[in-house]
Amino acid sequence: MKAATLLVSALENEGVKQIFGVPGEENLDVVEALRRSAIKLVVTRHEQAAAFMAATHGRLTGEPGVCLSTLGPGALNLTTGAAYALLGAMPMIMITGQKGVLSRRQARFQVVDIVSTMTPLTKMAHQIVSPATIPSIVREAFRVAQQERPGPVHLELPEDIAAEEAPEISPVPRHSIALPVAPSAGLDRAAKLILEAERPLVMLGAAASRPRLADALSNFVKRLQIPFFNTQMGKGAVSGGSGLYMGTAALSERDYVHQAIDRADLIISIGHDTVEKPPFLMGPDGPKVLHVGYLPATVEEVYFPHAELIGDVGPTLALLADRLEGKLPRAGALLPLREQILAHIGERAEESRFPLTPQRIVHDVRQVMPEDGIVCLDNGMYKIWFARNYRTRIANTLLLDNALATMGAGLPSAMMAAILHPTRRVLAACGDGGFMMNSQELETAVRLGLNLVVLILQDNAFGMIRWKQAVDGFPDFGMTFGNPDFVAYAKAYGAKASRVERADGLAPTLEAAFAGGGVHIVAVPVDYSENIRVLVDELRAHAKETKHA
Ligand SMILES: Cc1ncc(C[n+]2csc(CCOP(=O)(O)OP(=O)(O)O)c2C)c(N)n1
Ligand SMILES: [Mg+2]
Repeated sequence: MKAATLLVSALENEGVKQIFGVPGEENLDVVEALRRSAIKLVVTRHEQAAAFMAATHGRLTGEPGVCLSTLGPGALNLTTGAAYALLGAMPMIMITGQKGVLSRRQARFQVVDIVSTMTPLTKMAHQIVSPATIPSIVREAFRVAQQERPGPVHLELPEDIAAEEAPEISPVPRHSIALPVAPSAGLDRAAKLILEAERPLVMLGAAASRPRLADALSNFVKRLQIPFFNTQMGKGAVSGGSGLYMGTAALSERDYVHQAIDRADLIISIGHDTVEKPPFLMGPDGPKVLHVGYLPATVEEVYFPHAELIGDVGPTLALLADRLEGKLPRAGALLPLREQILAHIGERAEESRFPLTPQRIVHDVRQVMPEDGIVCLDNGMYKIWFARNYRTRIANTLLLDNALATMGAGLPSAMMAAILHPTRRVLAACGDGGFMMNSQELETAVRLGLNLVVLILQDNAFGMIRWKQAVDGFPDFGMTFGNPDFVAYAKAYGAKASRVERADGLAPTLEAAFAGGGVHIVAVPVDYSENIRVLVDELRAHAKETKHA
């Protein structure tokens, strides 16, 4: 047996079903071992997309996704995906090839020190130099990727090692790990803080979206009846219409939801990860913050909790709720603000202007998506609108990246969601800038026979940066571009396509696209004048009003 075969059987032992990537000649032994295994090799058209897909596999399942590339250029193409998984805390394994290490018959052709390149972008980056170590290294790689805080791991397998004869070693068996729960003295202290609070508020952060946490979080919120808001990446963590949702902090201050945040005297911050753009800015006078997490908080200028409760979050919250259930007469003190906040957010959702307002687009998407439908965003201005306005009732049904916030991940992440959940509706929402950064993957999506709708918001510009440029008082410069005819472009890939031509055309077009199945592009022109009007002028005026009130 070759070392490459040993590697592949170790991956099978980890439950890997598919590997995404672009092979090179240095991976040929691995490719051959894959051909003979139960693992499917899914070829993508760019390594970056493979990494985004593998990371999203980790995000949605909690089990690391796996991607593969050759050495040098291919491995470098994985780096953005590595950073995406590192900042986003998504478990992922990257396997790259390398020239032989025992002899150098090609001198330094294509050789880049990828292990060093990957070191700051991963939790662990390692070159395999001996076949006998493969089973333990692979087991360790998956453990490291999966452990809190999850993230990417890189393994480099040089081609001569891959081709070496390997000893017959069994893979290292997997086992479950029992995590520690917060100690009872800490739980008592946290309970006391909450009992004393006059106006408590729960915040759900990025780690609240870990797949295994959904039930425990929902139970906690429902048992205590404390209203909650979430960060962008904490969206959906409380299931069902609890009536306690106060909003999403898509901006760091002055949004309507900040009325509740500013008025709270205690924020129970669950799973907040400071890779996210701050959901609120802590200052000397603001609310007290109790941090609940798998890991202690990282202290930042804008986040320095006053107390921390560390341990396996689900069981820790259950123990906390045992101490508090039925004893919090002031739990709902901030609830009276809810209706007004949500009403503001819902404004202009049905406006019939054309091009469409972002609010209308979000509203119409919500209408055609069932509760369990999954919307995957690329990065652009519309991310703020979706984060603020799109209501979620099931964990991980709005996948967005508020960590690396990279463009180009919308389509690949939606492809992964569609592969994992073939019976649910999946929609990628992309700007015309971000979509074109990985649009070549339309070919992969069509080849895989996915059911996927890709909504392209067309403003012929890098709208988000154009908005910031205007807000900062710079002249409008350097942000516009031309676009292909998206309908013709999609059709060239064998995908279906439609263009929305009137305000009331979006919902029926999306509905028909889902009903028809396959890969379907829907291009919709967007009117971004709302960005300044609502997110700057209106919120400033409102902030002034509430100050005077
Ligand atoms: C890879 C990458 N390059 C650049 C940026 C900076 N950036 C953030 S949003 C944005 C504009 C996105 O344009 P588009 O996808 O068309 O979305 P829009 O804002 O126009 O809706 C840019 C350039 C980024 N986040 N990621
Ligand atoms: Mg754009």
